[in-house]
Amino acid sequence: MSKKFYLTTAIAYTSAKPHIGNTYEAILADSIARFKKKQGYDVFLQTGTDEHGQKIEEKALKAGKSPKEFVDGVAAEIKRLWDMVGVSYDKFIRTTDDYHEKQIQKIFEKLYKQGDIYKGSYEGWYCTPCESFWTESQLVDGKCPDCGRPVKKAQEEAYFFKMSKYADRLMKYYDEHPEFILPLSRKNEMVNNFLKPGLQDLCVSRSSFKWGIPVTFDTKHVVYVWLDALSNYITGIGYDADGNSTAQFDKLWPADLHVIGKDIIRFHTIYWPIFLMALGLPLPKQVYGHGWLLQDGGKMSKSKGNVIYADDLVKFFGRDAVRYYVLTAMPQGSDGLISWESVIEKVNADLANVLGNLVNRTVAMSNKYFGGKVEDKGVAEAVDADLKAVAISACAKAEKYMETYCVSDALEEIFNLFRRANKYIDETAPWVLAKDETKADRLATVLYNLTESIVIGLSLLYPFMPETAEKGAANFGLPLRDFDKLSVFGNFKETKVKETPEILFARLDPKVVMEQVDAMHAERAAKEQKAESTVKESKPMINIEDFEKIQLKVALVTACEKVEKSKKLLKLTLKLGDETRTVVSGIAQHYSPEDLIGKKLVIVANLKPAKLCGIESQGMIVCAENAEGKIAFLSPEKDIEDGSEIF
Ligand code: ME8
Repeated sequence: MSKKFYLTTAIAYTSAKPHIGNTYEAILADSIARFKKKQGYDVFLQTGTDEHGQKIEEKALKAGKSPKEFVDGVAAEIKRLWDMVGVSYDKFIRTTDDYHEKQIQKIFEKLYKQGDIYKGSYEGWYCTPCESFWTESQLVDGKCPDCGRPVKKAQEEAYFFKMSKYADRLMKYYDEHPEFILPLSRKNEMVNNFLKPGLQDLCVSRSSFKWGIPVTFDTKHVVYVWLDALSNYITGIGYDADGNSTAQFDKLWPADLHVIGKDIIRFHTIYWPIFLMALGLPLPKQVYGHGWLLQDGGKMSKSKGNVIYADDLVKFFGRDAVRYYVLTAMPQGSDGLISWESVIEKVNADLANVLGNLVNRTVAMSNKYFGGKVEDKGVAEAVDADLKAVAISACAKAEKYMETYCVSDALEEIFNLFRRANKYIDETAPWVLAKDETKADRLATVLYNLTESIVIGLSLLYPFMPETAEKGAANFGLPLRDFDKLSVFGNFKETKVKETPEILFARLDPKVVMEQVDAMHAERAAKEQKAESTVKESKPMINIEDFEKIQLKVALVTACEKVEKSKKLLKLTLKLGDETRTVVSGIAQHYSPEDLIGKKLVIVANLKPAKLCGIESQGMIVCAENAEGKIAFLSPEKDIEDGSEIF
């Protein structure tokens, strides 16, 4: 039976559509999962969404939606993006899933009952976006040490987890498992910055907002979002706090690998292992903290319309080009840069010039010289040896790099093979051999060697660029191979290439592509501006009592004139039944007095009088305004007496 390999991504916040940086992580985890599968592991990949917390509650409110409605939308978007870039997940968990919420409540109860969680009160500095409390000494320049944003003083009654109780055991685990945190440099950071100074007890409940999983025995409190989120790694595969976990859980836990970003290593290598110790569960084998993908040439900003999203990139370059770019952008653990220009450059340099060209040329030559047939005629020459050596060692080298998830190095190794094959074409000059009939068998051998090298390379490329590998191999009429078949050269006897091969990557004209990208950004910025102005108008929900406080009435305009010294104001005389009122309104740029005299409109009749340009205004005219600032006053749909109430 093959060995299991359970790996996870971090679960993405559903506060906004994820940019290419978040998407990178899902692509990375997917590549590792596919690589392990090709090595013969029984792989399970879990990903998902982190849907609770104050930030999400606030975002939903701003968007005029309920939190659940809001997260449903973003979670669907995340799933769509993951599917679009080819993430082959086995499980997509949402922290609003019923089974998860139920287990979080049970976990909280269990930890409380056994005394690891206790009730206390907290005063500290709170960072809303990070949902983290900090002590004075932890702040950096008075700001949040994680994100650098301002913090506010806050105090709440809260439940705490006794972190310090487990610190020694955790340190021991680090010592006994030197490979637990990758890259290794991150381990020192955790030990020196957090464990050595002594672990503080961790606040694991919140009562300042509602959007979370309620603590069953004290429903003013919701469970701290990190305890909720981290536990997804066990609830998603069937953990049960009462001891009735599923067979799947027993098979998969402990996780073999958590793939996460560098900013959340502390949560995964300190809090998470300690929660697990408290639950009496084994610890994950490895946590890999990748670097960040940053936008070249300035921060991504919605108002500039220049945030880079995976779906836009896929539209322009295709799924695999995007996967290739992000996977090679970051040498292990460090940050990388992305810009539209650099993606175009890489597509041209590596994918079109090296890989696309190699496949295309080789297929074309087999068609031209042998009617598409490829077979080894056994006429070897010294120059073949190096190509074969590079081809049969590529797998072992890539596997070595992948042991520590050095994905960009593994890809470099694979592309070295493609580069070597291109060089082999120059060295052997098939077009010269073709001119000499006595060299026909040598020419056939050269094309066989090229085809075999390419298929080895494509088989190794599969985990990173699955579609390209499959399409490429299909051009040669050959299947992709499992890794245990890659260390031998000469795995097929003969084949027939496609008459018209599918082009894997064509060269892009940077100028043309950038014009299209700029047009897309301009259009999006305009749309977002418009949407923002509509969202600005969205106000929090009110109840009927709030609405009843406002008295709206129908009024007849009996006189109207411009207010001297003002471009914007009109002075209207209004009749409301027996009553006469003066109202000053800022609609002079939209209506002239003649447009209004004799019209019936709606006013807020119980607004406190206010002086405008020295005239007392006794109410306000109700108007509609669109995104471009066009204005229209409201009138009763059929004639009705002035003074009538609106309800
Ligand atoms: O942190 N480049 O969610 P998240 C690369 N919900 N990776 C990046 C990145 C970038 N520019 N920006 C973010 C959370 N990431 C929590 C996780 S897990 C129990 C809870 C990474 O949506 C980030 O480091 O902010 C994290 O690993 C993942 O994307 C999701 O980030």
